[in-house]
Amino acid sequence: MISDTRRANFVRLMAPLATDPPRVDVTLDPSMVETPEVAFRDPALESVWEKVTAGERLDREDGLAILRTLDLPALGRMADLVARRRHGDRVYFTLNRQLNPTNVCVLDCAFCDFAARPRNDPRAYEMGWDEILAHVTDDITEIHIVGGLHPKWGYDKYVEIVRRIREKSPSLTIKAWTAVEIDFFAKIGGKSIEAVLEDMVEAGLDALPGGGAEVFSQRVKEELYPHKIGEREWFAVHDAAHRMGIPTNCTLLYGHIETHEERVDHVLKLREQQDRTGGFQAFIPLEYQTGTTNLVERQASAMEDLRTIAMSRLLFDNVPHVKAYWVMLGEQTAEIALAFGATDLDGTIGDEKIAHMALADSAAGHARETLTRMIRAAGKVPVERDALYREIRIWD
Ligand code: V47
Repeated sequence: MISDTRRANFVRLMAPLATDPPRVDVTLDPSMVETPEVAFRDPALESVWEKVTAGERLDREDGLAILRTLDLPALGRMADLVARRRHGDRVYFTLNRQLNPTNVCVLDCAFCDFAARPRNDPRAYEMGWDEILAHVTDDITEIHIVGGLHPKWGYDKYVEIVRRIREKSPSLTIKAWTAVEIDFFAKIGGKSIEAVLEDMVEAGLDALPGGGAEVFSQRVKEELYPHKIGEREWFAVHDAAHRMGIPTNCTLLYGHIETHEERVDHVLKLREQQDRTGGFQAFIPLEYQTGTTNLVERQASAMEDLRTIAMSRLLFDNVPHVKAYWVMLGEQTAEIALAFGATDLDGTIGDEKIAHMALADSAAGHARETLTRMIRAAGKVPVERDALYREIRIWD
């Protein structure tokens, strides 16, 4: 039974504010979406628009034109049309919690403030079972697990984390371990990628997150993460997962030393993989948080974030969702990104560590009401989902 105080709180939180936008013309039906008139200030976008309206695939030059444009109003209309053709005005979010069971990591990636070196690093932590399992509560539908490559934990411990979480909650959707971790488990367990994935699925895993892709560029890899797996191994894990029916996400780490060309090429490589196996659910452009690693003087501007989100939506035409990851973009840019092609806000998150150890200034977690308000403020309809994008509830 829901108490009167809780009910009163709920009514208060869901009541419209004076600052909420008027709800006009929202549609849940993509077939009802009309092509808008777009006035262009940047002639380079006109040929892109012709392709978009004709349903033609964009190419590398189109991607670069998008990343160079100052015509944000026109770009927003274009990317929003593509998003609405797929999802109407639905924008997805989940009630989730991140679990980062350890930050001890054998790697030394130059952009990462989260990882602690295995020996004598005062920032190192390892969660015990009680702390890990305390992340599993009734109020979430997704748990997102990612951590460091711990030299001493051993293969079985990583499988056991998934198994114990599944035992505690049979209904939670478990999105766990990046391709970098799966590749590491294969090495320490002396197993093939497929065998690791089989063990994880048997323990309870539902989907893989998209981290660890960084930028598919040998130049950037050599400079920033020479000891981490590269493009070939990252794709091998996702290819195997898709062929086994495990959905995955994919990411791009941008706003550091990569070029626009490298950003576009990264998206095109993911698009080719999606043509082959079709298992990516969402693409998440991750805005580099300068933290203490300071690879560049300042973070990407909001304009650069919005161009990158729109480029992703327009170029990556076969991925269902582009996610505006509010933790790294900040709440305000994430909200505006919903008018630039993003159709997912990730989730409530709980106690996130990767971005916050890199000094992200977004909140550490959000209530459902904050996310639904952000989505409504963008004139969209909040849809609660699980890690497999099954719709739980439309918050209309
Ligand atoms: O793999 C590390 C990145 C990733 C920094 O799949 C950094 O739904 C920015 O992949 N600034 C982990 N990024 C997070 C991730 C993710 C997040 C949300 C949703 C999903 C999903 C995946 O974070 C790492 C790395 O690429 N990262 N350090 C930094 N300073």
